[in-house]
Amino acid sequence: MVVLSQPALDQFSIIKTCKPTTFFSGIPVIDLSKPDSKALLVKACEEFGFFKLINHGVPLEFMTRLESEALKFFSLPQSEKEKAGPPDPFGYGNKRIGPNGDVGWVDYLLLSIYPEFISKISQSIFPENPEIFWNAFSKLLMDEQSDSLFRLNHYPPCPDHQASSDRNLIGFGEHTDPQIISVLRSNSTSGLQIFLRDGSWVSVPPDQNSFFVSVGDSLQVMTNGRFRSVRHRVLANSLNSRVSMIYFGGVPLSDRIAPLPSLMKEGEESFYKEFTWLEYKKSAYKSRLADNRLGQFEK
Ligand code: GA4
Repeated sequence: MVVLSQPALDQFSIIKTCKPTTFFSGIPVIDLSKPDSKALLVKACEEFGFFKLINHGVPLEFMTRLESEALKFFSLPQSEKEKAGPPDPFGYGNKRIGPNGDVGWVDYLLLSIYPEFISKISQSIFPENPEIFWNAFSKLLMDEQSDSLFRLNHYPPCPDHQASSDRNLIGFGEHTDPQIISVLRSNSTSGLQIFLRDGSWVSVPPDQNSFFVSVGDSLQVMTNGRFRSVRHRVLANSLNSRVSMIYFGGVPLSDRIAPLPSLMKEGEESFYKEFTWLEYKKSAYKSRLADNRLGQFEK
């Protein structure tokens, strides 16, 4: 068995913030029950690359049940959780994020959403309620080949000596998501921040009843830069643990990622070189979390 030593505490990034958290009130809210939701959604993706989705039709009870199953897993002794690791490509991970030295104050599960994988993993990770996990995905529209994944993150409260009154520990460092879209649901603990076009970081008010949708790098390319992938990060909370669940929607590995012809104006040129999702993914896994991954694919 290979025993990996834990990252030293001084490897964790600390950032200065003003406490108590001041929440940003400008997050676009898309109400799926309203007729103007499509137009507002496009505007939100252009201006923020991020929005909050309400009236989405997924019952809160279902989300809280899934969350409590996840918490049961994250509350297990470390040695038990390690049995579901390493997250290579799927499984349990602790503090280390990706293969290139990034660390965060986070505990997580990276899961595939394919039927075979789900039934196997649900038996071992959620033995008392294996069906809950399957129910979460059975209704998603999926291409058999699409390279989508699901992530459960658990951010334990950060220790006092690490986070003082004006400093915060990074739970998950700043990055953009490589896929098309990411759909996140968290409990009511704050921590998520997004980077605005004016160069400021703002805190997203948590809302356990809603989903938060982010534009990923692939969608930025597919819209030839009209939608921008949103840089985001998570700060650890000094009092409460944060649990989030994220669905990352990706295309099949062999698919070409390029601006959609239907979105291009006459004579408009692509801002990006040609590449497949496999090529992009390979290069993403060679990068550090905070890197601008699209940079090398720009013309
Ligand atoms: C960010 C989005 C998803 O969480 C993820 C992450 C992945 C990982 O945690 O292993 C990556 C990160 C994410 C982007 C760059 C690479 C890959 C860590 C990392 C340094 C699962 C994904 O698809 O890309």
